[in-house]
Amino acid sequence: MRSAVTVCLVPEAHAGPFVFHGDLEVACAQSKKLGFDAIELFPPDADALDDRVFRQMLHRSCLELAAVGTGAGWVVHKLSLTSPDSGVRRRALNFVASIIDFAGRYGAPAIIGSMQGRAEGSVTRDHALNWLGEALEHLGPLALGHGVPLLLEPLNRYESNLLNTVEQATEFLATVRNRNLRLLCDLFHMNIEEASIPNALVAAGPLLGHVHFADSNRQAVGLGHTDVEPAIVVLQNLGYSGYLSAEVLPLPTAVDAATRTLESFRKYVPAPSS
Ligand code: LER
Ligand code: MN
Repeated sequence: MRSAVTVCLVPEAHAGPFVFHGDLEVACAQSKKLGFDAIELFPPDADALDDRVFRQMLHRSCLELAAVGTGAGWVVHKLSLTSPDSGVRRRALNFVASIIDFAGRYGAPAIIGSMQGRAEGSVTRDHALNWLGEALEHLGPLALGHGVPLLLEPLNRYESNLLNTVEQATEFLATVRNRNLRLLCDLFHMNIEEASIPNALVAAGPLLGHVHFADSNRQAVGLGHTDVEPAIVVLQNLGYSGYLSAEVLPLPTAVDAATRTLESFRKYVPAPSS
C-alpha cells in the first residue's frame, strides 16, 4: 500500500476535506518532506495546470499522482451526470472525460464522487442510476485508453441518495457493461453507512481501486474513533496495493493532519529500509 495526501486547487472548496489548499508547489514540497508517496489532486478543471510544469514539480518532489477528483464540476459549475437537464448531463460527461484525459497522462485514475448527483425532483433513483450507468459505459473505455480504471465513490446519505454503501455500489456496477470501473472506499463515508467497514471492504474485494484514509470526524486517521486496524488487515489480506489517500480536514493545521496521517500509515506500512 502507498500513501497519498490531498491537494485542493479550487477556491470554492476551501472548507472541503483536503489537507493542502491553494499552493501546489508548497503542497508538493511538504508532502515530499513528510515522506508521502503521492498526491491526490482536486483541480478546478483539466486545463488548470501546465503539463510540463506539473510534471517537473512531481518529478522534483519524487511524488506520483494518485488520483484526480472531478468534484469541481459540481462545486464550481453545478454539473451532474444525473441532472434532469440533458445539456447539463452532456457538459458533466465532457468535464469528467477531460479530467480522465488529464489524470491518465500521469497514469492516475479520475474519481466520480459528487458528480454522480442525486435523485430529486422529477429524477427518480432508477432514472439517475440509468443515466449514471450510461455515463460510466462511455467514460470507462476512455480511462482504459490510458491504462487506468475509473473510480466510483459511494457517498454518505447527506451527500447523495444514489449509492451509499459498497453493497449498493457493487450491485449497481454489476448492471453496467463496462468492466473498467473500480470502487473508491472512503472510510469517512463508510463509518456513517456500513454496518462493518472490514466486512464491506471484503465485499468490495477485487473491485476495490482506491481508499480515502479518514477518521470518523473526517480528520486524520488517529484523531477520531474509527477502529482502522481491522480495515487495514482486510486490505492486507486482499493484497490491496493501491493508495491510502488522506482526504481529511486540515486540522489542527494542514501539516499536523499530514504528519498524523503518515504516522498512522506507518503503523501498518513501515517505511522501506534504505
Ligand atoms: C466527498 O465527500 C468525497 O468523499 C469526495 O471524495 C468525492 O467528491
Ligand atoms: Mn472521499
